[in-house]
Amino acid sequence: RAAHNEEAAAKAASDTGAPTIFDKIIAKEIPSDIVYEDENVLAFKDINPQAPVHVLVIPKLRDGLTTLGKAEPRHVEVLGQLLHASKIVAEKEGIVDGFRVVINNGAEGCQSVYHLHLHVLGGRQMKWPPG
Ligand code: D5M
Repeated sequence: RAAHNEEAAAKAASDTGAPTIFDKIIAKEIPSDIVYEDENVLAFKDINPQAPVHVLVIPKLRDGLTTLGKAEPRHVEVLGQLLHASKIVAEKEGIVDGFRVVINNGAEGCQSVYHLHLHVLGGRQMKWPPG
């Protein structure tokens, strides 16, 4: 189904499998504000924060995970590592009263960077449902 909503159109990205800006962040070729890092996962502040705390958690090895929709059984371990790292990020950032973890998937999900990433959002009251 074609993405025809304004949000998706404004972001104008698609899943081509091309390298993304996150490769440069992982390689530290461009700066980022790193919150947490281990062998498998990197977490850094979102450049366009939607909440007082807004951190992206990504796998260092994309391994085909342009989107969550491309997940295969071989990815189960790293998917768990990403969720666990999200909890560590929330703790480190002190968002003790609650937080939200979001994955935007594909055009209608408003995904703009095709390297799987979890958004960790907090520091304000979240609304439900999200837009
Ligand atoms: O989220 C992609 C997110 O990536 C979006 O919230 C902006 C963020 N972004 C893009 N470039 C950078 C850099 N260079 N540093 C930090 N954050 C960045 P999506 O779910 O794909 O819309």
